Amino acid sequence: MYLKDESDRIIVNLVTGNPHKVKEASISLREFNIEVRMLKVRKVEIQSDNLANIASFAALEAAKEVGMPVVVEDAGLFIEALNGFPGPYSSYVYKTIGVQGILKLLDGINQRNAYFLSVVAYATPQGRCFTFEGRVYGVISKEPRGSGGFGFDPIFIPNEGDGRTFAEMTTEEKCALSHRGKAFRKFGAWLVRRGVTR
Ligand code: ITT
Repeated sequence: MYLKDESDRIIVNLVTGNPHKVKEASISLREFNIEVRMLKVRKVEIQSDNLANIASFAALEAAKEVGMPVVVEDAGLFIEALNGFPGPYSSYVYKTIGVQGILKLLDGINQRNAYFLSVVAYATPQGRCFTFEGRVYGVISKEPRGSGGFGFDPIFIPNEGDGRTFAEMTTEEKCALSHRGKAFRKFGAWLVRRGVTR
């Protein structure tokens, strides 16, 4: 099993159909000398209200299928005034009602607190799985702003930022603050500490 490239960089196989995730994971793992490769294999998505369960199950299945350690990352937007909706259903909600639908649901509501949660699940073909979480708190804007990023980025203003939405930031700026950046940096530190050969 090869896990390092010619220049001794650790290779991580990220199972996803979303190229934005690959870019954001790559930026977040750069400081650990870890390279991210996009692995397009079947992702088994179970129904659960727990992102860690969804990501772990998918990672274990994919690792078994390809016979290599893999990473799956699952994320969701949790809006306080909507009792955490869309949360684990974010992908479906984005594809159906989208950004405008969320803004409509929040029409006239001033309490617009929300957070993004990311869970990175690293699984081995031997059936071991480890998860790493990252969270970013912010508010939902009144209208979409910016053209960068993906998904709900145009309506999410992180509290630790300068008032811009994620979609108004460069990918590097987003990753410095984002749920995904935090989860992948935790994973990177762990992978380097652990070593990749065990
Ligand atoms: P894969 O499952 O193929 O990895 P996906 O885009 O479907 O890609 P998720 O299920 O993890 O990814 O994400 C669910 C949805 O949550 C996604 O479609 C976006 O609408 C939203 N989302 C997740 N992370 C986001 C982020 O960093 N910025 C904006 N929206 C995000």
